[in-house]
Amino acid sequence: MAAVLEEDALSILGLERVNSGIYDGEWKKPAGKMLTVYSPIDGSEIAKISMATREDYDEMVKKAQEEFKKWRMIPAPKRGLIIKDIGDELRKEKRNLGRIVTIEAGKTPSEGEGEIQEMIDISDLALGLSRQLYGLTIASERPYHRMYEQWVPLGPIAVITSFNFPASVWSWNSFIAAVTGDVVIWKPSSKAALTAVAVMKVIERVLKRNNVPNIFYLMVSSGSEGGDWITNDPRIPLVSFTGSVPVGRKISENVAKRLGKSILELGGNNGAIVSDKADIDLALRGVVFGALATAGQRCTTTRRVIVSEKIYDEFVKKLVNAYSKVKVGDPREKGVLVGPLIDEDAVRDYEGAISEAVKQGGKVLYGGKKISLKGYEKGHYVEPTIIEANPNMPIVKEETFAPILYVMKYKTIEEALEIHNSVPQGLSSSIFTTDLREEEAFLSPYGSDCGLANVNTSTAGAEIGGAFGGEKDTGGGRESGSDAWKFYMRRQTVTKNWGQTLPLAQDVVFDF
Ligand code: UN1
Repeated sequence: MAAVLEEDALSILGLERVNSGIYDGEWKKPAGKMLTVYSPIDGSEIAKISMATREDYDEMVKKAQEEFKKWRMIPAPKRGLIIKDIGDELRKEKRNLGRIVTIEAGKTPSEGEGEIQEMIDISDLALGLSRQLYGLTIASERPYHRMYEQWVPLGPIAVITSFNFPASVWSWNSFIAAVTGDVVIWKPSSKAALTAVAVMKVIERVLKRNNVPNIFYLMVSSGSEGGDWITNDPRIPLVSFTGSVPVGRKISENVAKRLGKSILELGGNNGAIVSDKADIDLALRGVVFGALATAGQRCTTTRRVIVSEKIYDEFVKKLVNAYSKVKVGDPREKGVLVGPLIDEDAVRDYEGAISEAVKQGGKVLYGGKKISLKGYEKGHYVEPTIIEANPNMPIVKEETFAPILYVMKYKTIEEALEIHNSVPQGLSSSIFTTDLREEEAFLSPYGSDCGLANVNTSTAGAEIGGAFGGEKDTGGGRESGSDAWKFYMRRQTVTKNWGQTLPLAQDVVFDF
């Protein structure tokens, strides 16, 4: 039996070797095509999951529409309590679910459990929010009139997630959407569908014991097929998508064609500026975590570090030294910080980007090769890599989902900001400095053009309380905290006349 299956997390969560990947209030018996789930840790097969057919999908949408009618009439604070109960159940299962994330996505246990913690955090936020879905009151220009806006549930919405945060990104969207009164169809990445099944098993317990309408639906499907059903379906008023820029573009085009709404959280090409006035050791920790957490497979991963020429040599030397101490391997082993990439395609992309960078004039300062680990020959391990680069090299403008960090020099803070903003993506950014003027320049209108701007902390590792998302090719969507909840509702401007005449706006006269 494969090494990864020695862990019993699967059976604890009610998972089997062959699982249904379709949940619409009940688990549908595996019938159609099967998806095989492999662990990136050693390439072994973990489980099989059944995939949805078009009929399964249509039936699911019909059920979701019916359940939505009931769910939307339950007061929001009561909906919040159901999400809180889900959060409590996740607290109990944090360790087991974290282990599934580790086995399926290759994250370290701390990062795997961190993901479940992120779900718990968002359930807390959703509970509070459920009493705060505020609308504005507006002064009317007409006598005996009252105007206000209210927020109304949208319908069955869809959330399409990627492999790198197979649990938490879904909850950012779905827990918020659920308290706003929507029901949610989840299409997980086929590279991380087992985590989705495990999460849904835990959630099912809560929905059943509370005897509430079925708010959450799961549809595992292959490749782009399920995505196409959803994005072209006018019954789904909102599609939230996390993934690559090319797929996001296609999704947004499909949804726009039918005038639906989409929330897009696409690629990042996140830069960290390290000033000569930085606390160097803090900057080093921030950059190394940002570049290497989740093996460089976060949307928020630090991919470019833009260093003041005054400290360039010293900082790069420290960076290389830090990389040489980072342990790569089976993420369950003590001391390992970098696990495997998700699959062999990711390894090929890593190798392709490095050879492209070298062709374009880059110099590999550390790493650069695939690793074959004894006993893990079928795992997908690579060396964390540092490449000295010119900011204008085309490869530097691309997001490669792997631990490749491009280092480059700047002379003035203005130049640093120009380099920083010279990529198509705009998700996360950092500056490391103790200088107030530099910090404010970074946060000024000519500063970072990203959705997330960090001072003296990493591009990666955002908290759930803020709105998460980015600009330019990142897609412009916002998820999770702040007022991101408004995307999941429709805004309605209400005007009430409580007088006995009909005064018209703009003083229009219409006597008859
Ligand atoms: C993602 O990579 O899609 O900020 C999400 C972070 C995590 C979420 C990343 N909290 O790195």
